[in-house]
Amino acid sequence: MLIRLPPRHDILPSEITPEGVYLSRRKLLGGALAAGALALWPAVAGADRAGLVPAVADDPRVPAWLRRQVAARRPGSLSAPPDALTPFEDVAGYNNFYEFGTAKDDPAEQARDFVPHPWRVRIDGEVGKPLDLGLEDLLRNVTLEERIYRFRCVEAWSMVVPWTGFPLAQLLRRAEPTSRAKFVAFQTLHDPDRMPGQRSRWLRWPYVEGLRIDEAMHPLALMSVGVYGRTLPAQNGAPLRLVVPWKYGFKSIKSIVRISLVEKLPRTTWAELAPDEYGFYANVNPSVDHPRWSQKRERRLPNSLFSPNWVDTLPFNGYGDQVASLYRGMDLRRYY
Ligand SMILES: Nc1nc2c(c(=O)[nH]1)N[C@H]1C(S)=C(S)[C@@H](COP(=O)(O)O)O[C@H]1N2
Ligand SMILES: [Mo]
Repeated sequence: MLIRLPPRHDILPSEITPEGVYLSRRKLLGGALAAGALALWPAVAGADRAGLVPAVADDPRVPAWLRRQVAARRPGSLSAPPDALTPFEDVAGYNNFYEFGTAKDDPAEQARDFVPHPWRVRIDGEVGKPLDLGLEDLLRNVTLEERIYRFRCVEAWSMVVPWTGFPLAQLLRRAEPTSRAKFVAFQTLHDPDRMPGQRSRWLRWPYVEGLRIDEAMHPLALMSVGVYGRTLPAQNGAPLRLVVPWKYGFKSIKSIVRISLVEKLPRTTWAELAPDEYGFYANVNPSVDHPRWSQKRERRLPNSLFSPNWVDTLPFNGYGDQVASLYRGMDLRRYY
Protein backbone atom coordinates (compact mmCIF):
# COMPACT_ATOMS: atom_id res chain seq x y z
CA MET A 1 0.00 0.00 0.00
CA LEU A 2 1.28 3.43 -0.84
CA ILE A 3 0.76 6.39 1.34
CA ARG A 4 0.84 9.84 -0.12
CA LEU A 5 3.12 12.07 1.88
CA PRO A 6 2.36 15.73 2.35
CA PRO A 7 4.14 17.59 -0.48
CA ARG A 8 6.39 19.51 1.88
CA HIS A 9 8.59 17.96 4.52
CA ASP A 10 11.83 19.56 5.51
CA ILE A 11 14.09 16.66 6.35
CA LEU A 12 15.16 13.90 4.03
CA PRO A 13 13.51 10.56 4.76
CA SER A 14 16.88 8.78 4.67
CA GLU A 15 18.13 11.04 7.44
CA ILE A 16 15.57 9.91 9.96
CA THR A 17 15.32 6.52 11.54
CA PRO A 18 12.84 4.00 10.15
CA GLU A 19 11.01 4.35 13.43
CA GLY A 20 10.75 8.08 12.72
CA VAL A 21 9.56 7.38 9.20
CA TYR A 22 7.01 4.97 10.52
CA LEU A 23 5.78 7.27 13.25
CA SER A 24 5.50 10.36 11.04
CA ARG A 25 3.57 8.42 8.43
CA ARG A 26 1.47 6.69 10.99
CA LYS A 27 -0.14 10.03 11.76
CA LEU A 28 -1.49 9.96 8.22
CA LEU A 29 -3.19 6.65 8.78
CA GLY A 30 -6.20 5.51 10.71
CA GLY A 31 -5.37 3.48 13.80
CA ALA A 32 -6.54 0.19 12.30
CA LEU A 33 -4.51 0.71 9.18
CA ALA A 34 -1.46 1.57 11.22
CA ALA A 35 -1.79 -1.61 13.23
CA GLY A 36 -2.02 -3.56 9.96
CA ALA A 37 1.09 -1.87 8.62
CA LEU A 38 2.98 -2.81 11.74
CA ALA A 39 2.00 -6.45 11.37
CA LEU A 40 2.95 -6.47 7.69
CA TRP A 41 6.33 -4.86 8.10
CA PRO A 42 8.05 -6.51 11.07
CA ALA A 43 11.39 -5.07 9.94
CA VAL A 44 10.20 -1.71 11.25
CA ALA A 45 10.61 -3.03 14.75
CA GLY A 46 13.77 -4.93 13.84
CA ALA A 47 17.28 -4.49 15.09
CA ASP A 48 19.02 -3.23 11.97
CA ARG A 49 18.75 0.47 12.53
CA ALA A 50 22.42 1.05 13.25
CA GLY A 51 23.43 0.46 9.62
CA LEU A 52 20.89 2.81 8.11
CA VAL A 53 22.85 5.97 7.63
CA PRO A 54 26.15 4.93 6.13
CA ALA A 55 29.23 5.87 8.08
CA VAL A 56 31.35 5.45 4.95
CA ALA A 57 32.43 8.68 3.36
CA ASP A 58 31.57 9.19 -0.29
CA ASP A 59 34.12 7.80 -2.75
CA PRO A 60 37.01 10.32 -3.12
CA ARG A 61 37.60 9.09 -6.70
CA VAL A 62 34.26 10.62 -7.67
CA PRO A 63 34.44 14.30 -8.79
CA ALA A 64 33.69 16.72 -5.96
CA TRP A 65 31.02 18.61 -7.96
CA LEU A 66 29.02 15.39 -8.30
CA ARG A 67 29.37 14.47 -4.64
CA ARG A 68 28.14 17.94 -3.69
CA GLN A 69 25.22 17.85 -6.11
CA VAL A 70 24.07 14.46 -4.85
CA ALA A 71 24.47 15.43 -1.20
CA ALA A 72 22.39 18.59 -1.83
CA ARG A 73 19.39 16.55 -3.04
CA ARG A 74 15.97 17.70 -1.95
CA PRO A 75 13.18 15.48 -0.60
CA GLY A 76 11.05 14.08 -3.38
CA SER A 77 7.42 15.13 -3.62
CA LEU A 78 6.09 11.75 -4.75
CA SER A 79 4.60 9.11 -2.52
CA ALA A 80 6.88 6.75 -0.62
CA PRO A 81 6.08 3.33 0.82
CA PRO A 82 5.68 3.02 4.58
CA ASP A 83 8.27 0.24 4.57
CA ALA A 84 11.52 0.38 6.53
CA LEU A 85 14.52 1.29 4.42
CA THR A 86 16.93 -1.48 3.48
CA PRO A 87 20.30 -0.71 5.10
CA PHE A 88 23.01 0.73 2.88
CA GLU A 89 25.17 -2.35 3.44
CA ASP A 90 22.55 -4.54 1.73
CA VAL A 91 21.81 -2.06 -1.06
CA ALA A 92 25.52 -1.91 -1.90
CA GLY A 93 26.42 -5.48 -0.93
CA TYR A 94 23.71 -7.69 -2.47
CA ASN A 95 23.65 -6.95 -6.19
CA ASN A 96 22.87 -8.21 -9.65
CA PHE A 97 25.34 -6.77 -12.13
CA TYR A 98 26.60 -9.52 -14.40
CA GLU A 99 29.30 -7.30 -15.84
CA PHE A 100 30.95 -7.82 -12.45
CA GLY A 101 30.20 -11.48 -11.74
CA THR A 102 27.15 -13.63 -11.09
CA ALA A 103 27.10 -14.10 -7.30
CA LYS A 104 25.31 -11.52 -5.19
CA ASP A 105 28.52 -10.39 -3.49
CA ASP A 106 30.63 -10.39 -6.69
CA PRO A 107 29.77 -6.87 -7.92
CA ALA A 108 30.82 -5.14 -4.69
CA GLU A 109 34.14 -6.98 -4.91
CA GLN A 110 34.79 -6.93 -8.66
CA ALA A 111 33.66 -3.33 -9.25
CA ARG A 112 35.95 -1.96 -6.57
CA ASP A 113 38.40 -0.50 -9.11
CA PHE A 114 35.77 0.65 -11.60
CA VAL A 115 35.93 4.45 -11.71
CA PRO A 116 33.19 5.69 -14.04
CA HIS A 117 34.70 9.13 -14.62
CA PRO A 118 34.89 10.72 -17.08
CA TRP A 119 31.60 9.44 -18.54
CA ARG A 120 29.60 10.30 -21.67
CA VAL A 121 26.03 9.48 -22.66
CA ARG A 122 24.67 9.64 -26.21
CA ILE A 123 21.00 10.27 -26.92
CA ASP A 124 20.10 9.55 -30.52
CA GLY A 125 17.59 8.01 -32.91
CA GLU A 126 14.16 9.57 -33.39
CA VAL A 127 15.08 12.93 -31.88
CA GLY A 128 15.18 16.45 -33.23
CA LYS A 129 18.36 17.20 -31.29
CA PRO A 130 20.81 14.31 -30.82
CA LEU A 131 22.98 14.80 -27.74
CA ASP A 132 26.41 13.62 -26.70
CA LEU A 133 26.83 14.75 -23.14
CA GLY A 134 29.55 14.51 -20.56
CA LEU A 135 28.09 13.66 -17.16
CA GLU A 136 28.62 17.23 -15.95
CA ASP A 137 26.63 18.65 -18.89
CA LEU A 138 23.97 16.00 -18.43
CA LEU A 139 23.48 17.07 -14.81
CA ARG A 140 23.91 20.83 -15.27
CA ASN A 141 20.82 22.71 -14.02
CA VAL A 142 19.24 19.41 -12.96
CA THR A 143 17.61 19.42 -9.53
CA LEU A 144 18.24 16.12 -7.84
CA GLU A 145 15.67 14.71 -5.49
CA GLU A 146 15.50 11.77 -3.12
CA ARG A 147 12.88 9.13 -3.91
CA ILE A 148 12.22 6.14 -1.73
CA TYR A 149 11.12 3.25 -3.93
CA ARG A 150 10.38 -0.38 -3.44
CA PHE A 151 12.71 -2.41 -5.67
CA ARG A 152 11.57 -5.92 -6.58
CA CYS A 153 13.83 -8.39 -8.39
CA VAL A 154 12.21 -11.06 -10.57
CA GLU A 155 14.09 -13.56 -8.37
CA ALA A 156 11.65 -12.72 -5.53
CA TRP A 157 13.85 -10.64 -3.25
CA SER A 158 13.25 -6.95 -2.66
CA MET A 159 14.62 -3.82 -1.07
CA VAL A 160 13.47 -0.32 -0.17
CA VAL A 161 16.00 2.18 -1.47
CA PRO A 162 16.40 5.97 -1.10
CA TRP A 163 17.59 6.85 -4.61
CA THR A 164 18.87 10.26 -5.63
CA GLY A 165 17.96 11.20 -9.17
CA PHE A 166 15.71 13.07 -11.57
CA PRO A 167 12.88 12.10 -13.92
CA LEU A 168 14.03 10.34 -17.09
CA ALA A 169 11.43 12.42 -18.97
CA GLN A 170 13.48 15.59 -18.32
CA LEU A 171 16.50 14.14 -20.07
CA LEU A 172 14.52 12.73 -23.00
CA ARG A 173 12.77 16.05 -23.59
CA ARG A 174 16.13 17.79 -24.02
CA ALA A 175 16.67 15.67 -27.13
CA GLU A 176 13.22 16.58 -28.52
CA PRO A 177 11.75 13.16 -29.40
CA THR A 178 9.94 13.03 -32.76
CA SER A 179 6.44 11.62 -33.22
CA ARG A 180 8.03 8.42 -34.53
CA ALA A 181 9.68 7.71 -31.15
CA LYS A 182 7.58 4.85 -29.77
CA PHE A 183 10.17 3.12 -27.57
CA VAL A 184 13.35 4.00 -25.70
CA ALA A 185 16.37 1.67 -25.88
CA PHE A 186 19.11 1.80 -23.24
CA GLN A 187 22.65 0.44 -23.41
CA THR A 188 25.22 -0.28 -20.71
CA LEU A 189 28.93 0.42 -21.21
CA HIS A 190 30.74 -2.32 -23.14
CA ASP A 191 34.33 -2.45 -21.89
CA PRO A 192 35.59 -5.95 -21.05
CA ASP A 193 38.87 -4.49 -19.78
CA ARG A 194 37.01 -2.70 -17.00
CA MET A 195 34.00 -5.01 -16.69
CA PRO A 196 35.48 -8.49 -16.23
CA GLY A 197 32.12 -10.27 -16.52
CA GLN A 198 31.96 -9.18 -20.16
CA ARG A 199 34.91 -11.45 -20.95
CA SER A 200 32.60 -14.45 -20.74
CA ARG A 201 30.13 -14.79 -23.55
CA TRP A 202 27.05 -16.27 -21.92
CA LEU A 203 25.21 -12.98 -22.21
CA ARG A 204 25.28 -10.90 -25.38
CA TRP A 205 27.04 -7.69 -24.33
CA PRO A 206 26.37 -4.90 -23.86
CA TYR A 207 23.36 -5.32 -21.58
CA VAL A 208 20.38 -3.62 -23.23
CA GLU A 209 16.94 -2.70 -21.95
CA GLY A 210 13.94 -0.75 -23.13
CA LEU A 211 10.69 0.97 -22.28
CA ARG A 212 7.66 2.10 -24.22
CA ILE A 213 7.82 5.89 -24.67
CA ASP A 214 4.88 6.55 -22.32
CA GLU A 215 6.50 4.39 -19.64
CA ALA A 216 9.76 6.28 -20.08
CA MET A 217 7.95 9.62 -19.79
CA HIS A 218 6.11 8.57 -16.62
CA PRO A 219 7.16 10.72 -13.63
CA LEU A 220 8.07 7.61 -11.60
CA ALA A 221 10.75 6.54 -14.12
CA LEU A 222 13.95 7.81 -12.55
CA MET A 223 17.52 8.35 -13.69
CA SER A 224 19.54 7.73 -10.56
CA VAL A 225 23.01 8.99 -9.66
CA GLY A 226 22.99 8.19 -5.95
CA VAL A 227 21.72 6.18 -2.99
CA TYR A 228 21.54 7.24 0.62
CA GLY A 229 22.76 10.73 -0.25
CA ARG A 230 26.05 9.58 -1.73
CA THR A 231 26.98 8.96 -5.34
CA LEU A 232 26.11 5.50 -6.69
CA PRO A 233 28.53 2.77 -5.69
CA ALA A 234 29.97 1.18 -8.85
CA GLN A 235 28.13 -2.06 -8.06
CA ASN A 236 24.79 -0.21 -8.17
CA GLY A 237 25.36 1.10 -11.69
CA ALA A 238 27.52 4.19 -11.40
CA PRO A 239 27.51 6.82 -12.56
CA LEU A 240 23.99 6.75 -13.99
CA ARG A 241 21.31 4.04 -13.98
CA LEU A 242 17.62 3.69 -14.59
CA VAL A 243 15.10 2.89 -11.83
CA VAL A 244 11.60 1.75 -12.86
CA PRO A 245 9.96 0.87 -9.55
CA TRP A 246 6.83 -0.86 -10.89
CA LYS A 247 8.81 -3.34 -13.01
CA TYR A 248 11.07 -6.24 -12.13
CA GLY A 249 14.61 -5.13 -11.32
CA PHE A 250 16.21 -6.31 -14.56
CA LYS A 251 14.51 -3.43 -16.40
CA SER A 252 16.53 -0.97 -14.27
CA ILE A 253 19.65 -0.99 -16.43
CA LYS A 254 22.96 0.20 -14.96
CA SER A 255 25.91 2.30 -16.11
CA ILE A 256 24.14 3.72 -19.17
CA VAL A 257 26.13 5.12 -22.11
CA ARG A 258 23.48 5.32 -24.81
CA ILE A 259 19.78 6.08 -25.00
CA SER A 260 18.09 5.67 -28.38
CA LEU A 261 14.56 6.69 -29.22
CA VAL A 262 13.25 4.15 -31.69
CA GLU A 263 10.17 3.25 -33.67
CA LYS A 264 10.12 -0.52 -33.04
CA LEU A 265 10.17 -2.59 -29.86
CA PRO A 266 13.86 -2.87 -28.98
CA ARG A 267 15.86 -5.99 -28.23
CA THR A 268 16.28 -6.51 -24.45
CA THR A 269 18.89 -8.75 -22.82
CA TRP A 270 16.76 -11.03 -20.64
CA ALA A 271 13.79 -11.33 -22.98
CA GLU A 272 16.22 -12.35 -25.70
CA LEU A 273 18.05 -14.90 -23.54
CA ALA A 274 14.97 -16.56 -22.02
CA PRO A 275 11.77 -15.29 -23.67
CA ASP A 276 9.62 -17.80 -21.78
CA GLU A 277 10.82 -16.47 -18.44
CA TYR A 278 11.29 -12.73 -18.93
CA GLY A 279 9.14 -10.41 -20.97
CA PHE A 280 9.62 -6.92 -22.34
CA TYR A 281 7.02 -5.33 -20.06
CA ALA A 282 7.96 -7.25 -16.90
CA ASN A 283 5.55 -5.38 -14.64
CA VAL A 284 5.61 -6.75 -11.10
CA ASN A 285 2.62 -9.07 -10.89
CA PRO A 286 1.97 -11.48 -8.00
CA SER A 287 -0.68 -13.37 -9.98
CA VAL A 288 1.67 -14.43 -12.79
CA ASP A 289 4.22 -16.94 -11.53
CA HIS A 290 7.65 -17.23 -13.04
CA PRO A 291 7.85 -20.64 -14.79
CA ARG A 292 10.18 -21.84 -12.03
CA TRP A 293 8.90 -20.08 -8.89
CA SER A 294 5.98 -18.18 -7.39
CA GLN A 295 5.85 -14.39 -7.57
CA LYS A 296 3.23 -14.11 -4.81
CA ARG A 297 5.69 -13.15 -2.13
CA GLU A 298 9.14 -11.66 -1.87
CA ARG A 299 12.03 -11.88 0.55
CA ARG A 300 12.60 -8.38 1.87
CA LEU A 301 16.17 -7.42 2.69
CA PRO A 302 17.87 -7.19 5.13
CA ASN A 303 17.78 -10.91 5.79
CA SER A 304 16.60 -11.55 9.29
CA LEU A 305 19.02 -13.39 11.51
CA PHE A 306 16.54 -16.18 12.23
CA SER A 307 14.14 -16.39 9.28
CA PRO A 308 13.66 -14.68 5.94
CA ASN A 309 11.35 -11.71 6.00
CA TRP A 310 8.67 -12.72 3.47
CA VAL A 311 6.13 -10.07 2.45
CA ASP A 312 3.29 -10.12 -0.07
CA THR A 313 4.14 -8.89 -3.54
CA LEU A 314 1.83 -6.13 -4.79
CA PRO A 315 0.57 -5.61 -8.35
CA PHE A 316 2.86 -3.11 -10.07
CA ASN A 317 4.99 -3.36 -6.92
CA GLY A 318 2.48 -1.12 -5.13
CA TYR A 319 2.52 1.64 -7.80
CA GLY A 320 -0.69 0.55 -9.54
CA ASP A 321 -2.64 3.69 -8.68
CA GLN A 322 -0.04 5.64 -10.67
CA VAL A 323 0.80 3.32 -13.56
CA ALA A 324 -2.03 0.80 -14.13
CA SER A 325 -3.68 3.12 -16.65
CA LEU A 326 -0.65 2.73 -18.96
CA TYR A 327 -1.69 -0.88 -19.54
CA ARG A 328 -5.41 -0.53 -20.09
CA GLY A 329 -6.58 -3.12 -22.58
CA MET A 330 -3.52 -5.33 -22.15
CA ASP A 331 -3.89 -8.83 -20.72
CA LEU A 332 -1.77 -8.58 -17.59
CA ARG A 333 -1.85 -12.35 -17.00
CA ARG A 334 0.12 -12.86 -20.17
CA TYR A 335 3.89 -13.00 -20.14
CA TYR A 336 4.93 -10.21 -22.47
N1 LIG B 1 23.94 -3.51 -16.96
C1 LIG B 1 23.23 -4.24 -16.08
N2 LIG B 1 22.15 -3.70 -15.49
C2 LIG B 1 21.43 -4.44 -14.60
C3 LIG B 1 21.78 -5.78 -14.30
C4 LIG B 1 22.95 -6.31 -14.93
O1 LIG B 1 23.35 -7.47 -14.73
N3 LIG B 1 23.65 -5.52 -15.82
N4 LIG B 1 21.01 -6.52 -13.43
C5 LIG B 1 19.61 -6.09 -13.25
C6 LIG B 1 18.93 -6.80 -12.17
S1 LIG B 1 18.44 -8.41 -12.49
C7 LIG B 1 18.59 -6.20 -11.00
S2 LIG B 1 17.65 -6.98 -9.85
C8 LIG B 1 19.08 -4.84 -10.69
C9 LIG B 1 19.85 -4.87 -9.38
O2 LIG B 1 20.17 -3.56 -8.98
P1 LIG B 1 20.95 -3.35 -7.60
O3 LIG B 1 22.15 -4.26 -7.63
O4 LIG B 1 21.32 -1.91 -7.57
O5 LIG B 1 20.01 -3.73 -6.50
O6 LIG B 1 19.92 -4.30 -11.71
C10 LIG B 1 19.52 -4.59 -13.03
N5 LIG B 1 20.34 -3.86 -13.98
MO1 LIG C 1 16.79 -8.88 -10.93
